[in-house]
Amino acid sequence: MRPRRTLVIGLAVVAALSGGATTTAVAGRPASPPSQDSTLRALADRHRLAIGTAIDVDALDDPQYRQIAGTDFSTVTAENVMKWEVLEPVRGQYDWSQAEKFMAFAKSNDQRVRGHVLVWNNQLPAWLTEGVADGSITKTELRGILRNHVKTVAGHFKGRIWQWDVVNEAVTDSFDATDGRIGYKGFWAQNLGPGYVADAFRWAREADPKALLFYNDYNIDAFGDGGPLDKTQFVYDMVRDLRRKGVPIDGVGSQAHLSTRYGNYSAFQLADMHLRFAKLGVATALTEVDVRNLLPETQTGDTVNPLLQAQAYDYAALLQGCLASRQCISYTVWGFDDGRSWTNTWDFGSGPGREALATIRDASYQPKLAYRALQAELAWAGPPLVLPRVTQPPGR
Ligand code: 9MR
Repeated sequence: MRPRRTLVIGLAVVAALSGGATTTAVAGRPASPPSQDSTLRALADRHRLAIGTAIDVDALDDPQYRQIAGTDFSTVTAENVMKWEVLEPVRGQYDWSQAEKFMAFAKSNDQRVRGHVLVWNNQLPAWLTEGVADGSITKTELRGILRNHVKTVAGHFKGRIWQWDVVNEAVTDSFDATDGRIGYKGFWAQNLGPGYVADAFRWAREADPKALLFYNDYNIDAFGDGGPLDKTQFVYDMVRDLRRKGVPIDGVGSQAHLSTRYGNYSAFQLADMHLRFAKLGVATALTEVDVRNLLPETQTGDTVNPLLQAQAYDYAALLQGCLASRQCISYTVWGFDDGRSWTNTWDFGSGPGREALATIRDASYQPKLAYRALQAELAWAGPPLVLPRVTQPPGR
């Protein structure tokens, strides 16, 4: 009897310290027994973990897509419609229509929004890249254009964004690093130098003081050897230096685009990443999770099952790593159905669509093994080792 009682008291203390439950359940004690019918959202609420998906705005016209997107997730990210080429296709003329359609959907489902993305090297409008290339936009003018963009976009959505991806994918990978070390890459670093990163965070904070400001990147799932080709270490050092200088950065987003071809991370390695960033005083989030499978020429019964299992393991290990840190506040998948994933058309080196089937539901929206693995992990993780997420105020 005794140990049991201690456990019950312990759970009550945990619930009290974390401010009580906001939704249907207390930490460690679901309101009703979890089952295969439980939504990811309900299961994740227990941990105060936001569970999310990227939204393809055009797909919202499909009732089944809309229904799943609205009920299974508590946070959403616009897959494309908050990118610069969509928001300002013509210089000085902003078009908010697609982004507002997305925002209205989130609002109607009481979902928090990850804003994606203020500064990135891709999906820039032609007037901008061509203007810089032909010299009609000078470098000095370019900095003003970037400032104006960050302030206009963050200002437009002020008060409506939970987390902003302020700067996305600013650094090289180990495979394209020059001089044997990771460094800054792409349009913005080439034209403005790496100082644009700190500038962007400052401008974003001025425009929307309540949003959590994130640096977001891929291939930072786990630390490597800590040497000059360790991308996670580079990002860690960058964030530490920004914080020391008082630059307003609140979080690091690990995209987690995995493939069963590579990696084989253990949940311990993945947890270590979250825990180390938390010690810098920043939140973490998994922002674009998907796990590709290399498609054999002909999928047979013999190959499909191991592929599904390998994928489910990666999805679950990523979630375990996140749950291990109370500062890991959201887990977002980059689309939830195999019919629509960006991986269907992308060439990962072996031809477009050869690495695909990366999401948690098949093309008919049926849950895959990866979906069941996420449900189970959320259902049966809990105190004393997995505690509710800590609320992250901006500017901590
Ligand atoms: O999923 C997005 C796809 O529809 C776009 O064609 C592509 C263009 O670069 O961007 C995809 O989303 C990317 C995200 O914005 C940033 N991280 C990598 C994602 C996958 O490429």
